[in-house]
Amino acid sequence: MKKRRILITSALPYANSNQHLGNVAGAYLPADIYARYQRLKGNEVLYICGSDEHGVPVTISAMNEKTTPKAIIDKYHFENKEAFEKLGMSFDNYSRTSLPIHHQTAQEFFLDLYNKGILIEKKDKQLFCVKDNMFLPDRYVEGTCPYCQNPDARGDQCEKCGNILTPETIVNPKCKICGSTPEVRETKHLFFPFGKYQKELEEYVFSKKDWKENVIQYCQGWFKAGLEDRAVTRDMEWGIKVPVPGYENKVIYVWIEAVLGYVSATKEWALNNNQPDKWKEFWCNEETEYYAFIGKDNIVFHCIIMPAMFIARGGFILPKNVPANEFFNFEGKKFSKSRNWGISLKEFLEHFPPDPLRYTIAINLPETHDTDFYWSDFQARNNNELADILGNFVNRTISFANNYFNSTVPERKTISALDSEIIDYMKIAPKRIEDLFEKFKIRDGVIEIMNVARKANKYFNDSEPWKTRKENPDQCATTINICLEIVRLLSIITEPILPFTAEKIRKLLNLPKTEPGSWDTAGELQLAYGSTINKAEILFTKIEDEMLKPLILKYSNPNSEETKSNSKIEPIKETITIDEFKNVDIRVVKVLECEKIPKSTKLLKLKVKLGNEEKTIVAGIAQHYEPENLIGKSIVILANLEHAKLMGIESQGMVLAAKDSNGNLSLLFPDKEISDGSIVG
Ligand code: B3M
Ligand code: ZN
Repeated sequence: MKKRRILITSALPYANSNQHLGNVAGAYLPADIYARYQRLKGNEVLYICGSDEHGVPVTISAMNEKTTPKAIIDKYHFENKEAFEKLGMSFDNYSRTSLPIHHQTAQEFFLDLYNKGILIEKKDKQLFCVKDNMFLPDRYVEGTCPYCQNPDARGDQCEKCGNILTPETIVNPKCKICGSTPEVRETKHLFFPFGKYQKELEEYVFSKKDWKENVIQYCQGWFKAGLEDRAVTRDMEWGIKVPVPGYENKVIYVWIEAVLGYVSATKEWALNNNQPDKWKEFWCNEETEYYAFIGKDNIVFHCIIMPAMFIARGGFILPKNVPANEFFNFEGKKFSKSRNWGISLKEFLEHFPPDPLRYTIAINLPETHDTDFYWSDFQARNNNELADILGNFVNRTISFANNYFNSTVPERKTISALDSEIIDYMKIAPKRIEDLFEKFKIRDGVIEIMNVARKANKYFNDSEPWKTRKENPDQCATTINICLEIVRLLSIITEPILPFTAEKIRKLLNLPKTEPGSWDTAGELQLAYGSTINKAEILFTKIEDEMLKPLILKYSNPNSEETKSNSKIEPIKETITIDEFKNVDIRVVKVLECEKIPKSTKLLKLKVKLGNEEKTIVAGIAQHYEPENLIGKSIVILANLEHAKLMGIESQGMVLAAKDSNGNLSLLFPDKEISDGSIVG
């Protein structure tokens, strides 16, 4: 198959603060998983990111920290870069927009638009601080909100009522720097006529049938309102000078130049690789697939502003997809530095290794709705999944081979039905994950990866090598051979999520680092008989409550009143009578059969026994339970629910389960043996 050329970008973080876990979940980790996966597929991948170092966010931080913008960007650029490296982010280049190459790229692009007559000059009125001798950007103006009378509203938005403001509408405006009252002065700016490109932009966005619904809808909102001219210059010192006579004291609006940061970072990468023109292969070749990973607050800039600029300029490709994520919050609330809520990536990695964090974020990615980081979830994912499922399987397999096969790969001699079943499963496992990753369903792909380890443990248990070792040594050799092959499979498919662990697993097997292009053959049986392996080693250390307590105290401020009134618990519904409840027929049933429903990632089909009766039930629990683990179990169902068709199957009841606000799901199991058909009430 032909190699695809894939360009991946993650939003350039402002170099004015440390990135927190919410940022990581939005635009960085999913892109890294995708980039790593595409490299394993053997495709040509370029993954670009860097610091956004201009704009008001930087100058405001400088003011708050009583230092210069330059000092701010240097501090945070290097801190974020280092934290990303520690997390295993596989950027091909992590650049910065303060570099000369970016200034040149942005000015050249801007000038081209200007020379083509695309940019229009317009006069504008703006607040000017006489004392500081400068025009005040929106965020430098503070005053009273005209809507809710909040006395601390910002020039661009009131944080209390959420209304969007302009400095002119603010009541009693004050300069944020010196507190004096600014005056209105006339200024001029260059505007980009976005309206002119609306038709082309609509055609572009609406032609993307595989884009996320939220992204399309968001764009549609903008289109409906009608795109307008927007100023692309600002009266500021800090930034990229506007390369047009008469505009010497102005800079290019940060968003206009920041998106070009992707291009200049690619140019820098090409120069560093002594192929100065190679950046064009990525940005100017229609065959390149460009994917822009962002958080939902950046949709307009990547789906409308940047494409409009590229269309106006000509010769640049547009994103093939913009898989924007929703927000990833912290323990039920938005990350907030000022309210001491949340933890930065840098701080987190001072306490824990990167892979458990990558896994926890990956399996909770806010792909379809906002999700949260919870300390308890992090602990459970590490202890119950990484350590007890993945780590345990690798460890028991390697230990068994260490102890009973002299640390070598035994031969497959006899192949039982159980063996061939798992061999078949291994072959299709990478393909199943691949289908999800290709659709940017990273979260579901991660769940599938852990399911391989689940399945592997089950195979180990069912094969009982500790018994066959004495009773049927050939079968035992086959079992351990296959388990080692699954360890090898895991060393490849876990690499996108757990790159550090994957490398450790390779070392256990005495294999070199995974080569690009290994994905498609990951499920084949490849280990040479008799090759040696290394001594087992614990892959994941359990996280004890004691380790978390000080962190919860420090970063989740548990004594605040807000935290105590836990807003994540749903309010209790209206009171009902006992008679009303008696109409609800809840029963214990025994699961006879259970299987995945093809084409559905969420649904399982269960056949359950209720006394003499059998019922088919479709339940949305596939992401939480492996079908084979439910067979033979007693569970609780709602037995008299109206039948409904799901995926063409008639569901004759509903499986009862508890679900918390984090999306964790637990079925209800009777706590002692009780016969099926028993009434719950
Ligand atoms: N720096 C906004 C942000 O950090 C902005 C992204 C630029 S992407 C070109 O959310
Ligand atoms: Zn002032």
